[in-house]
Amino acid sequence: DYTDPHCGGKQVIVHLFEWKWTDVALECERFLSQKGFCGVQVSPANEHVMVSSPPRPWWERYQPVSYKLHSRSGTEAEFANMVSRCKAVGVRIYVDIVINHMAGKGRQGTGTGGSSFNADNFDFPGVPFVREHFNPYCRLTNYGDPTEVRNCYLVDLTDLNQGNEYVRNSIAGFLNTMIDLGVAGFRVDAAKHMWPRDIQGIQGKLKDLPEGGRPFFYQEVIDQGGEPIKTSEYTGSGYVTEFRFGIKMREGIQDFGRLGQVVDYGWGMTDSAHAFVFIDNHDNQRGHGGGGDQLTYKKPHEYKLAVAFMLAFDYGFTRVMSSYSFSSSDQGPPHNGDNSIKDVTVNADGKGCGNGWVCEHRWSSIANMVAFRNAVAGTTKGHWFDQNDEVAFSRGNKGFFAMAKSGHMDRTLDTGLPAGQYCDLITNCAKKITVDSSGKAHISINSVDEPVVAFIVGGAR
Ligand code: AAO
Repeated sequence: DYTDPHCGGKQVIVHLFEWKWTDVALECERFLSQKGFCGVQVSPANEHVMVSSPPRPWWERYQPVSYKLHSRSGTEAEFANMVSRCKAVGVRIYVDIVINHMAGKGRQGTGTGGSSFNADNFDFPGVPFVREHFNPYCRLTNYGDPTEVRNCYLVDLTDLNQGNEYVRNSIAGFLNTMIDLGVAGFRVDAAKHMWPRDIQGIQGKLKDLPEGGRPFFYQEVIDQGGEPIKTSEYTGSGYVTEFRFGIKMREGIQDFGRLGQVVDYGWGMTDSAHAFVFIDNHDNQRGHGGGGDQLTYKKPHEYKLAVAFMLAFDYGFTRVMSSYSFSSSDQGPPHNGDNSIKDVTVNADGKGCGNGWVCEHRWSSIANMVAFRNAVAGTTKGHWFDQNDEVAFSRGNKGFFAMAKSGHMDRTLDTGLPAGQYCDLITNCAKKITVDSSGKAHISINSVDEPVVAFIVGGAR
């Protein structure tokens, strides 16, 4: 099946949105490896359009011109180098693949790899694709009609017919090239707009990974309960994005008393073994796609609480967002005068970045929870406590987590852990916790900046 990320049991992917390949490789080697991240979701790696108005928006990456591995983030050689350097330090690469469509109607010119194209003529010589490879034009307007959602054009993007054998072979060739380079899996963009049978048809044409096993698949399907297309239609071809989790978490952080509704997986959410969860994504952090005013780095206190809870909780496979600062929804990545993407610089304290990059994945309440999630994988939550915007729970007898919205907590709680002294992961063991012979511990938090405490068996000192 397509649910194994092939990262040695690690539990968290970070989306280094719009990062260049050279910077991704550096981040694998200097940070992601030691923190225990499973891997990186990278922005689309194939040739795409270059939009001049608005100037070079981030969403130009979602309009393919060909499957040549040459995008705004770098060349094929840089891509291959990134994949091998990250894999060498145990960090896998997952590529955001845009295979539902090619460029939008009305667009033409030259892509990032030098290929010409004319979308109105369905002419993409860089693949090549021509008119017969696309569905006849109809603009998607009614999400209540599953056939229209699949066969019509999402925001006028030229809609490929993945039922066509040549189209399937072209897409499979693109994915197999990346598998050969060491890529471990894929985020399927706009999966809702493709028939599950066509996704499975393409998967049947893919190689095993070089180390064996099927590539990891997680499919973008925005399902918040109000439409006929359900995430469950896609669980046969991998994980599926579960947008409701992020929305329930936003509500739960506003009122910890409502975290309980997340606890029992309410709201018909995707089963945990197929739920791909996150707080925000590149769309809803800027008002595109599912969900309203999602929690993002722009509300750092609430955001840390939401992400830390997600990483501590026993639901789904998790992705954390890593953003660049933006003030308008179309604004592209930090760039130089020649429109090349700016280097990522890391702050002296290592807990953030410069040059317009946020690096929220480096904030202690987020980065140090990755080791927690890895250590407690496979266990269920227990010893649940929540009162006046403080919450705490155990994970089996492997770990214990607590957070306080006010940044202050001072309680003796049942942890379910063996007696002993433990290191708080968030403060890198500056704070220590003693569990007594009855499993009780005094849990204290005194920091608005890092309003979280987490400790694990094996992290004991
Ligand atoms: C750009 C221009 C367009 C132009 C086009 C072609 O903006 O004006 O026509 O080029 O020239 C991204 C940008 C787009 C951009 C596109 C191509 O967001 O603005 O278009 O690149 O450059 C739907 C899809 C979902 C998709 C989302 C944005 O189902 O797959 O729209 N996300 C992915 C990527 C995204 C990318 C694409 C797909 C295209 O992550 O970055 O677009 O490759 C409802 C439906 C959802 C639907 C949303 C938004 O959601 O359920 O399926 O997502 O509407 O249309 C409540 C409801 C919830 C609803 C939500 C939002 O929460 O409960 O159901 O509100 O309304």
